[in-house]
Formats: sequence, structure tokens, C-alpha cells
Amino acid sequence: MNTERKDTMRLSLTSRPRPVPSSVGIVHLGIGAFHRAHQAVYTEDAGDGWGICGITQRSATVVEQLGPQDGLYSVLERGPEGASARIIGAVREVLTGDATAGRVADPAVRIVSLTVTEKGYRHDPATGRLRIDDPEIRLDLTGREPRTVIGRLARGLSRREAPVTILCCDNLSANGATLRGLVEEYAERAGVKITCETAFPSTMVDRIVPATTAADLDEAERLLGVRDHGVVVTEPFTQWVIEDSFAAGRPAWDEAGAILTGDVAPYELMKLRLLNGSHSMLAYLGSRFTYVAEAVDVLGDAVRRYMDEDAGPTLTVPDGFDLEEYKASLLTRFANPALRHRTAQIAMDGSQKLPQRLLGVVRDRLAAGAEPRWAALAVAAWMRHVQTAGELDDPLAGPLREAVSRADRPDAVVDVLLAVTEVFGPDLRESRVFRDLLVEHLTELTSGGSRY
Ligand code: CS2
Repeated sequence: MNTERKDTMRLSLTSRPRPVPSSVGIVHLGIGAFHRAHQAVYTEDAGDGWGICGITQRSATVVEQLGPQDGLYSVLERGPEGASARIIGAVREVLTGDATAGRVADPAVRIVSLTVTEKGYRHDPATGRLRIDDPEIRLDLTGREPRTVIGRLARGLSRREAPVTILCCDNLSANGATLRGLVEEYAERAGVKITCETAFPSTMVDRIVPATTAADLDEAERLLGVRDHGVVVTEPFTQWVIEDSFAAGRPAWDEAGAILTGDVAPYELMKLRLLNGSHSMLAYLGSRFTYVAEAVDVLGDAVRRYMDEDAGPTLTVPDGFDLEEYKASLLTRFANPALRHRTAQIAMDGSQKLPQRLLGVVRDRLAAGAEPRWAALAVAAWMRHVQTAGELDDPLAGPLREAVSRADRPDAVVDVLLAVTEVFGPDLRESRVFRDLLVEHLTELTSGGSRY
């Protein structure tokens, strides 16, 4: 970033008018902390002048934080050896969701990227298909000005002619193809025609980004000498694997360390099942701990066995990739004591996360005639969480709570939850092996007799 923009930040974040965005080639939907600590940093490091217009789909806080700072913010990296901070200038504009369709239609925009979290897609997590019974999707389909991400995206695409790449950066299986399917299904149902050329490459994104705390704001101020209201905090590690299939060019993200490849699937499966699967296991089995680093200290062995015995055998390892070293590095990353990543942050939205993190592992192991003992332990811990969490933060909280209210004994809880097909599909409740493992684990977790 040039010195002049950095000085703008020092000048603070006062009330200078925002410069007219001249080089916005990327519109990003969902400009939360993850995007700012990940794709925006790669875009900055690519150094070839692409700017980002960030659009928040939910809270307007980020507009209040970054608007007066000309889009500038700092990334605070916390490693075991200490912290460092840098200012990022790739974000040129920050807008609220109602601007989405207009900006997606803008011919100067060549990439529309997304981090809207799993539930932001309003899809059925087990099948990846659009939930047409979702109340907001239903309303969008009545022809109102769309308010869902998919509705807004489809509306914007239908208004453009120039080619564009839609780049999904959320933790979903086959995220590019899944997003294409959702947009096409929506467009068909809404009677909207999309005629521009589009590409939907898949990506694997990885960087742990806990919610920013007051202590992080203070630490960044100490390091930078300026108060930044938009600090994001993260670990030193970062990884981005992108399918190299773009309709209208891209930044030189490879120059910034991203891996551009023909096939993202092996990386994606590895990351979803090993990192995210272990994360969810730690969050539910370790819900008595506030932070992941504390949970992994006690539950590291169980996580390791999940990786070695259940997830590992289901993976195709990319050529030249060292799986043992990857698994070990995950445990080291989770144990980073400086990161203060809350287990509760990961426990959110379990219904949307379980299928691609744990249930694919379960299916593959069952098909191979094996018992997915550790994956089942993680799923049973989620069931216990559904039963006992004071407030269940999940888009399916209503049906899940209603289901467990009809059951008391562990075997009954397992049966009512396995019947939630949005999560388990129609097939998993048919597996005697899986059901028995769940009942065994949930019985132990309920009686307090579990080693975990
Ligand atoms: C986490 C992820 O909150 C969660 O569910 O598992 O956000 C995780 O930290 C990232 O995917 C790491 O790349």
C-alpha cells in the first residue's frame, strides 16, 4: 500500500471524505473479519492495483468502522512468539447490502467474491440445494427487491453483459459448483435470465480468525500508534487454493502465495474434514472450555485419533503433500495460546457445518465397512450441545429444539435428531452401526461417564 494511504489512516480515521474508488474490480459480499484477514490481504500483496468494494450483508457496523477510515484497517497477527500489525488498503469502498445487485451489474467489476458463512446461502446443508421453503427466499421469489444473497446476486447478474467470475470463499463442499447450482435454481424459479458469461471456480480458504476483542484494539494501537476501529485478529498461518478458471481476469494472487490449480477438491476435502471437522469436535466435546487452546490441551488425543482413524483414510492426498505434517500443524495451530479463539464461536450453526465436516467422513467410513468411532463421538457431542445449550445459535434451532423436547433417554435423542434430514439426509438414520455408536457416546456424555 502506498505511503499516502497509510498516512490517511494515521490522519485518522477522522472525517476525510472517501476518495472516489477508481480501481474497484472486485465486489466482495460479506465483508466480515475473515475476508479482511484473508482474501483482502492476498489482494493487497498481489500488488497489481485491484481494489475491493466490500458489501456487508447483515450488520452495518463495518460500514461505520471502515467508512470514516477510507476502508483502511489493520490485521493483527498473534503467534506464540508475539504480535505484529499491518495496515491493509485493498478495500476501497464499504457499502450495505442494498447496493449488491447494482454493484454486481457494474461492468467494471470482474470478480464477485463471497464469504457469507454457511447459513448465508440458505441451502439445504445435506444436499446443497436451495431451500425454497426458506421464508426470505420465498419472499424474494415473489418479486420484491431481493434481500437474500442469492436473490441479490441473481438479480445483479441478470442485469449485466460483461463476463464475470463468482468466487465462493466459504467452507462448503465443492463451493463453486454449489453456488452455481443455487444461483441457477433461484434464477429459474424467479424467471430471471442470466446471459453474461460466468465462471464459478472452487476455492479452499484457510486462516483462523477469532472475533476481535477490546484487548486486540489496544494491542493494535500500541503497535501502530493509531486507533483503528476495524482491527481484525488472526494467526500467522494463511492458505488459499483456487481453481484457476476465471471469466475476466484476476489479481496475481499466486504472486501473493495462493495456489492456483486445476482441481481444488482434494485440498478442500482435507481442510474441511481435518481442520474444520476437528474444530467442531473441539467446540462440542470441549464446550466446557472457553478457548480452543484449552480444549486441545485436554482433548488433543481424541482429535488426533479422529484425524488418523476416521478422516485420514477418506482423503486423497494431493501429490507431494505431507499429510502427517499437515495434521501435526493443525494441532499446533489450535494450541496457539495467543489467539484466544472461543469454542462458542465455532459451535454456532452446527446444522450447517456438520454435513461437510463430519458426516461425509461418517458416510465414507461406513461404506468402507469401518466404524467411524471418533467422528460419531463428535456428532454425539453436538447432539448433547443441542440438548443442553442455553441458547442454540443455529438457523435450524427451532426444529432441533422441538425434536429433542420429545425425547429424554439418549437413544431417543439420537433417533429424533437422526430424523432431521436437512442435516443427516435420508440415509444416515438407516445405519445401525452409526446409530449404535451415537447411542453409546451420548449415553456416556449424558451420564458424565465419558472420558471426554
Ligand atoms: C471454524 C472456521 O468457526 C468455525 O466454524 O471452524 O471458521 C475456521 O476457523 C476456518 O475455517 C479456518 O480456516
